[in-house]
Amino acid sequence: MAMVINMKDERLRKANSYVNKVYEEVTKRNANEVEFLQAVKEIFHSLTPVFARNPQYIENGILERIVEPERVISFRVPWVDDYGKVKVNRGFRVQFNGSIGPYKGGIRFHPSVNASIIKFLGFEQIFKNALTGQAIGGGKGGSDFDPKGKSDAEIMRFCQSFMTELSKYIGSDVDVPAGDIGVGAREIGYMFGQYRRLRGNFDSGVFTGKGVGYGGSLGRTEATGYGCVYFVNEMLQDRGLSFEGSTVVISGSGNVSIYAIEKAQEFGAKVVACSDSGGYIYDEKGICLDTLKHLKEVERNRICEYVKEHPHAQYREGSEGIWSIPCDIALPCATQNEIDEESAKLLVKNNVKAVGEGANMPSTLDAIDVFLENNVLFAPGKAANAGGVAVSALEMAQNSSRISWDFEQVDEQLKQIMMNIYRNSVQAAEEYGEPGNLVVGSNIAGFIKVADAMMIQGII
Ligand code: NDP
Ligand code: 2IT
Repeated sequence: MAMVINMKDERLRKANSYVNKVYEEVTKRNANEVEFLQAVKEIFHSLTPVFARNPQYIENGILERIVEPERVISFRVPWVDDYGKVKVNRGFRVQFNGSIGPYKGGIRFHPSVNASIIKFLGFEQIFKNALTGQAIGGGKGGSDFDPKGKSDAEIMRFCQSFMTELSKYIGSDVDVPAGDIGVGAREIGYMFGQYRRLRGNFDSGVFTGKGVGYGGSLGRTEATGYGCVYFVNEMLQDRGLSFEGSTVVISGSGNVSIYAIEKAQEFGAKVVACSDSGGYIYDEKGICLDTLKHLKEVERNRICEYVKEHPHAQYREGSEGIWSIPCDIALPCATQNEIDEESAKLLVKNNVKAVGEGANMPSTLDAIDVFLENNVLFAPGKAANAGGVAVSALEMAQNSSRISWDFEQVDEQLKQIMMNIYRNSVQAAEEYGEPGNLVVGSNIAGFIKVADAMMIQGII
């Protein structure tokens, strides 16, 4: 018996030193890529027991290979503004891991975009996409272009220039982009149009999130927000809790946020707050979704305008203040690192029961520790927000078969997928000795699928 325990200890020690050694190399090689290193650290932390049980992954150099993107493309995006002035932005596409399917992941337009942010998003996407159970690899792209305040014509010219370069690297079996922050139906339309024009064919599966009139899937617009609520609902039900009658705070007021609010309200929750980068709204009667949709989807206006129609509501400047509002459930759906340790402590102090990440990496590593230490139910982004990319893969399936499914068919599959991700993550956490820890569970479940495919395909 003592022998067995010693062997197990020895394997754990070796696994631990392997993970530490590779992490050290990654930090040296990518010293200034703060967000990328944060995402790597979170995943690496979870994987020691996997390497202890599967030493063949160590021999195969899986970790060294998986942290190095298969390809990083960086390019110039020149365009001309409405005043005739020449502007230059930087474009990116990182094709991180294609071992289980074509690279798949969104495009983000935001002034903060740089190589580190695209790499963190691409790295997360590998495991998220594997968790969906569909055949999609991990990729991500974007630009430091700021869509705020730009005219429609400027947006179009920028998208066309961006796609003129990106078109060389994508294809329905190669790499399939979609939307993310700052990229919605309008931008996807312009990019798809330019791709079609350059190629001279209608390759509908080259982009997802398309309008339903030209190859898009019903339910893709709603998928990330709905999926996040479905996932959190599973997690709550396991503990005898539910959305019904609960008070919910949802940050952001973009695509993910709006449809998370819609589904949470449908499940009987009162959503009392949402935000944009300028500040947040507190509406004790519950956010009026019609007003919010009109403001954000039609007028493309700021959230502060909400109080004009609902004078009883309050607008407060500074988006991070939203976490000071007492709630049962918090769904961060805006951006990375929007919940720091201090905000996490505030949520815990106010008795939050569950946190579900609609955004990518919205909680810092310290914030996650605060949630886990205080037994807050915690749904990590790569599991909870996988509904968007999952329905993107359903869009690809419809494009390949030239058949469109109705909304209910897509929504039903989305529910199933989110339930499977939840069950698989719970099971992996249990199997590897961290019951209830969905961070560990989802990292391990996603990782094993990709690692096994990498093993079989040889050292590439
Ligand atoms: P949108 O552009 O539609 O909305 C983003 C929202 O977040 C806006 O309200 C925006 O406010 C706010 N926001 C953006 N950056 C910041 C910032 N630095 N500080 C404070 N607020 C900010 O994007 P999505 O809703 O599509 O994406 C939201 C999150 O969800 C992102 O993390 C994205 O990666 C993730 N995600 C998206 C998926 C999708 O299908 N779209 C799928 C899975 C994850 P403002 O308008 O003022 O900038
Ligand atoms: O972060 C994400 O998963 C997305 N932005 C959606 C990606 C996709 O390909 O639908």
